[in-house]
Amino acid sequence: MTLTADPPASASAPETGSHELPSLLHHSAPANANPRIVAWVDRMAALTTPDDIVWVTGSRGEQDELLRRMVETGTIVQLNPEYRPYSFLARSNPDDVARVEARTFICTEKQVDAGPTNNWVEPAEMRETLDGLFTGAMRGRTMYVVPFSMGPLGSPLSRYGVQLTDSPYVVVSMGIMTRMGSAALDHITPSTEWVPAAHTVGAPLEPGEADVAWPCNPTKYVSHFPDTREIWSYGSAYGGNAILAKKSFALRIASVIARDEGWLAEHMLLLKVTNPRGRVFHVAAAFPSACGKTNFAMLRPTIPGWHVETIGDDIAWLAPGADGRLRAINPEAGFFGVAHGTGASTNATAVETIWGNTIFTNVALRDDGDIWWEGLTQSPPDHLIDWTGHDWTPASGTPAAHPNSRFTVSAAQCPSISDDWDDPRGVVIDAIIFGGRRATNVPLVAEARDWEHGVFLGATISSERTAAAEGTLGELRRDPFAMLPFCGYNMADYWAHWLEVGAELRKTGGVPRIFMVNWFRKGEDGRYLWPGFGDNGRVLAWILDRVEGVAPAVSSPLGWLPAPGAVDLDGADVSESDWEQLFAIDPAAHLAEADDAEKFFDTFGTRVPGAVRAQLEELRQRMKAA
Ligand code: OXD
Ligand code: MN
Repeated sequence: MTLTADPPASASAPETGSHELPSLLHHSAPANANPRIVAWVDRMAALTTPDDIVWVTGSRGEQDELLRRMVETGTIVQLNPEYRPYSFLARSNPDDVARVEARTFICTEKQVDAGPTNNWVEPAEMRETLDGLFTGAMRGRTMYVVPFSMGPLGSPLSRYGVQLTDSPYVVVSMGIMTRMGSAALDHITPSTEWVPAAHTVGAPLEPGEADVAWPCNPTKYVSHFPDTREIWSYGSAYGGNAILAKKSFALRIASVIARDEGWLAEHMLLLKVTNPRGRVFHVAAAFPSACGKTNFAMLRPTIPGWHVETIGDDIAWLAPGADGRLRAINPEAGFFGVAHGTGASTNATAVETIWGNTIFTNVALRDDGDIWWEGLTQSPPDHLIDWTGHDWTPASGTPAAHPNSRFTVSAAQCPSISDDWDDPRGVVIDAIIFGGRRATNVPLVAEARDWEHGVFLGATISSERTAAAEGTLGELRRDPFAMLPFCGYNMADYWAHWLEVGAELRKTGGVPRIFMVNWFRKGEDGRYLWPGFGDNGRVLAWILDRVEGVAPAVSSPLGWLPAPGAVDLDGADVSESDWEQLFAIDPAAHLAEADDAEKFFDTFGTRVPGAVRAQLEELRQRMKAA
């Protein structure tokens, strides 16, 4: 079987291998492999009893072979290479379609160190449970040993890990999302710290038992041991549950490493922005999941003269550099973006990025062998195979693609990728932005008065509940620093850590300015007041003009707001009254919100830093005086 037809001449799609080729998979540890990794692999193999072990090198031939095997087992189908060269569609088990926050655990010795926002199980108890579940869990399958680097190979900001998995889909995804394979293994010398990440889909096969297309287990655990910096994941092959380099390592475990080492592991996108005068800035921005981070990371500003390039769309590691300034890398090497809703009008750059060499998960299949999802084009095709593998027509009344359907694609393939996206020194951060999804109260943009006020803004990021199923409608769902499901330790200690990093940066004058934005404020008629998307560039322009010291601002109880006329609205579809509503401050509503924030802080008890409580009191005083 040959996987690909000839790719179109315009596409630099690599060719896949052929079935007749000898296997390119490596079954024994490379001679230079770190003995501690070899010993761990031996231990885990004895526990999980796979039929075979493969040491992943990251070579092209290896990837071809894994893809070919997955086509044979029905895990993926190859898309028509004429339209989507070297691209594949995976349909997951309908019970395995998203991160399972309720099954995600932070296993510190003391519960208070995981804090009230994390699920906690005592480490010894969790180890016993996992030992039981992992016993024989890979029977009938291959265990892949996946060495990887988070961050550019050899960068002082990078960190290393090794994932064991019995899912070839996860191996191929890790190959896109990280620097994976022999080169990473070479960097893990006997003195290098590395994070062991054990993963199984939890679906052992009896001899002769036929496999299913998407093996997984109804029982799921995504467990983290911050003290020993280990990850164990059982039962899911989907996204962040299984691609352990991403949320589990680069956020949960990395946030703990960062706390201990004096840096920050954040749920942030990274941008390079050039203003009309040619000055370059770098910006890090935290938004809760499903707030359009990938769209903002690939922003095409409508405001003339401003140019935005992409460095990362989900995770940033920020560390004070030797020069006293805050430097950041994107530890990932690819995008695991939400497909559903992504189209030419919302994110044309993403649509261009996924021209080929892309793994799609849970999108719909067109009759011509290409993909489709709601929002990709204005009108749907007449017939599709939906994400569950069934016939679909526009009359079906169900979504053709799952709302959490994804594309997995290399960052290097993004047309707006910045030339410094993989600079091993990182980029200097000029501004940090916090955003929530707020229908009320929170203005389009405000600048924090100082770092401490910025930490308070981050700590109070929230969004109104929009579905009754999530709780009381309109009630605030808090997502501090957009890290609620991703902080590997007590969130209040994390705020204290942010304050400490700020104090260090202040000594050297390298403190970035902090801003908050809200693209989602609604008028009394329920309409969004701000057009968003490319027009968000207008807000970004004001932010960076503030950093440059050329944009006027007015003081408000919420921080610095744009002075009248300071945001360029020329050509934007925003009426004067909508603009006013975008910045309207109702002191009574803010005082009620302050009470809600206090209740939230109280759930952390005495761990809340005094400076964060003081910010809340100062806000109250300013609102009472307003
Ligand atoms: C993501 C998330 O998938 O934040 O990036 O949930
Ligand atoms: Mn995310």
